[in-house]
Amino acid sequence: MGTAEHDVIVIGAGFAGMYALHRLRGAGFRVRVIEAAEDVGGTWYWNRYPGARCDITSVFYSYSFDEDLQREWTWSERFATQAEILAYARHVAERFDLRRDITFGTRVTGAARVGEDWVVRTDTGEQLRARHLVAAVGSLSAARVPELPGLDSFAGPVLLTGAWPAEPVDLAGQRVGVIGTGSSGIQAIPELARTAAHLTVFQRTANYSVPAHHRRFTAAEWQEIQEGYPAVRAEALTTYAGVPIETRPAALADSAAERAARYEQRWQEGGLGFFFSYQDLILDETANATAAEFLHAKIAELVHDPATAKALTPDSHPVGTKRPCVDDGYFETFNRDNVTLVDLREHPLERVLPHAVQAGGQEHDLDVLVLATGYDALTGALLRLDITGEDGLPLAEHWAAGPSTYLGVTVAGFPNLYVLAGPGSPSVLANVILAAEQHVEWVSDLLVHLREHGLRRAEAEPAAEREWNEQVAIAAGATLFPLADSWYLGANVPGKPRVFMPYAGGFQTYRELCAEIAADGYRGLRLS
Ligand code: NA7
Repeated sequence: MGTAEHDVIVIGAGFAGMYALHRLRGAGFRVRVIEAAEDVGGTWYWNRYPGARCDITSVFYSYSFDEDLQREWTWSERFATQAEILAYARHVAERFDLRRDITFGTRVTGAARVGEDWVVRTDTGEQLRARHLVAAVGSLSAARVPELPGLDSFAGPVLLTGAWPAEPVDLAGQRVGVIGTGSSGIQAIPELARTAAHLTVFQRTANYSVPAHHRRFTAAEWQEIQEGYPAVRAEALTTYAGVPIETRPAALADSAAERAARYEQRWQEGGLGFFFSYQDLILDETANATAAEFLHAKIAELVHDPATAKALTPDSHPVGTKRPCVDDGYFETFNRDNVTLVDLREHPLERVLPHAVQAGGQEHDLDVLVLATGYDALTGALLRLDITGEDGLPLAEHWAAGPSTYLGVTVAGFPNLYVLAGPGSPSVLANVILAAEQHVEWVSDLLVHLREHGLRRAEAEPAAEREWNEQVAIAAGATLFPLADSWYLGANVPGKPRVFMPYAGGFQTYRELCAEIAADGYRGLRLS
């Protein structure tokens, strides 16, 4: 076949893919981005459900690579709405003239090694060829529709939080059912309850959530943020999660009164800071139990009906081992007359009927069904690309027992394939935008290194990949994370291998390691 018309094909124009395009193009590579949606934004393009926001502070959940971009953009609120984040993504696309190299409305249906290139097929029948392939498809982008008996028979609209219609949906005055109480359900439920005639929440697992205390930045606050931006950005890079949050080492080193005061302060501040009150909350069950006790008492205080409060109180997993949630009046919503909680553990979901959901023998009448049922996280979007590596090896086969990567970025047997913010990286346990920037810069530097040394190919050594998988397992094993049936572990997808997928050793540790490996001539990669 002829020579490749692109140096790099990037799949996905979310925050990782957009920066990959900007950075690689700036380094002189010919880049083409393929994006299924009609515009940039990734997650923030698809997740338009009522109440959708980021629960990492807007000033941190944004690009850091360009100081002018940072200075000229003003975030209006502490936790940005989906609409504002999407507007930001569009602004970035304009500002860096990204759209001219992005093909929108086109889904990649396959990618295979042919000779020394990647050949990528799309659903528009196109075939593209490139030396390198970057998968920037997102960690939480393959939305899951659970197999609920009778779902197809439902007469009204079935709406997925992760693929919400682009046109506004008016659910006012309707009888709405929501299945799922993860971050998406917990954000949507208070919003839906405000206008629905009745809202029925079907909960399988009660979740921990803390208030967001949404607020707009004042002018003075914004000025202070701008002045301190470079310093906090530098600090963010030295933290576990890529967000500067003051933390203390050990919960039990404080007295019970000091702990209570600290938890209360973090609760009042709002946001994920609560879960970083003490470093050992995620490491030590006794420490964790102190946070659980505080949160259980809050639920009992906020929810008037004791039986409902009990059903909303998590008892199946330690605090923070499922992705903790941030809400806007979630628990209080269950005090409303037009809201009913159905505890699916007591009353299992039996079937969906044309105008109702039946659980525990009772029919709950509905006009609309909202599925906030999560994602085939971290691997789902990668595997549906149907990637075939050297010697015809499908990625699905290589990953049959769970994902296997070197540094979360490269895969043995799949030369010149780079995964951004995927399994084996710390991205979903950190500020994913900073994590994506780090990946992009590492990959871009690697491609420049190859070019400068007249090399054409980079591939993870199988031994290095095995060692990294062990490091990922060791890091997870040192935490309480494996104690929950979470999407981190693939536990939410029937039949998915139970492997803790993210690297839990911390963003700062990971960054330093990646930098050291690059400085060491890309140790663990075979360059040729
Ligand atoms: P999550 O966090 O995976 O939540 C999905 C929810 O849907 C969760 O409560 C699940 O219960 C529930 N679920 C899934 N399948 C079913 C079935 N079959 N029946 C009943 N309930 C079900 O996804 P989100 O979209 O909320 O959040 C994803 C991430 O986005 C979040 O963690 C942040 O990082 C941002 P389960 O807990 O599995 O029992």
